Amino acid sequence: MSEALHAAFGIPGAVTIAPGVHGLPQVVLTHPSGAGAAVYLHGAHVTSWTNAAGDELLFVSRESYFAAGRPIRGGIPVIFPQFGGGALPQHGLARTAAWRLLRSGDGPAVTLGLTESADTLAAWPHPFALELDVRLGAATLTLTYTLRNTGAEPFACHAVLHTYFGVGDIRRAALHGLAGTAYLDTLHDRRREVETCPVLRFDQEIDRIYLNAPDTLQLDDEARGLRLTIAKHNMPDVTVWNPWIAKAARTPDFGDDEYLRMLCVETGIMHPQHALAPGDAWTGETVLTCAAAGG
Ligand code: TA6
Repeated sequence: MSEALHAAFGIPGAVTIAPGVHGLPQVVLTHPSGAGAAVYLHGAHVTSWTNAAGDELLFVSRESYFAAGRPIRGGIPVIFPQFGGGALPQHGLARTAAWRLLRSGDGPAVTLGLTESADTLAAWPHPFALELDVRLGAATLTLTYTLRNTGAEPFACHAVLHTYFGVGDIRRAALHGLAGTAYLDTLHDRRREVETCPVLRFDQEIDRIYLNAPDTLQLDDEARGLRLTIAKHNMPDVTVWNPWIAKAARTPDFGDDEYLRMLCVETGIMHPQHALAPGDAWTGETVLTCAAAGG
């Protein structure tokens, strides 16, 4: 499959389609600066983003599954139509579905698409069309997530980019920008609180859904001397998650020590759901930027 896809969508020096882990087809983006990214058709799952210096900026567990029907642990899971638990499988249907390659371009960039299937309709009775556009710059990764109601009935849904950032040491990471923002504390029955810390640091499990959060956040990876900026557009909410020791240990596709090297800072529509009338569309965008700390 990869060969045919490469023939149709490959761009020399910019876009390559090749077998990835367990032979799953992946799209590899290469920027003239030396920056890189990789996205699997499985779940339209971005699994790698490297800066020009070769630092891997995303986290993927060494225990991750790469298999049909199973979500990849790490990278940027695409969440739709359900965030978290509920009537559907945890985090919905999109992250375990086989997406299609729609377009590729200089930039480099690639667009993947997903529409309803007999399986999705059996679980969630609404036609839909998703697109994820992944665009790589010298110091940026831009994710544009579009959702359209292609059915004759209205529906309501969540839509989230569940980004796992890699950090050198979570105990030397700092997240700026959430002070004063209301959040739901998932660890305490989604009790509503307000963030009082100007800078979040991490020494225990955290799982918070920040509502209508500021559009720009900064994650300092002090251990590696890197500064990541997270800029979101039309994506109101942010979840911050680290499983810490106990939850990491009881998660089969998560190494016991891996909580030390990751932090989820997720962007999208998490609470409440977004209503879409027939024919309506929603587009949200998250731009990730990496600079040297103090740069
Ligand atoms: O990141 C928020 C969250 O909902 C956490 O509660 C945790 O469950 C995490 O997602 C991972 O979920 P997953 O289904 O991928 O194990």
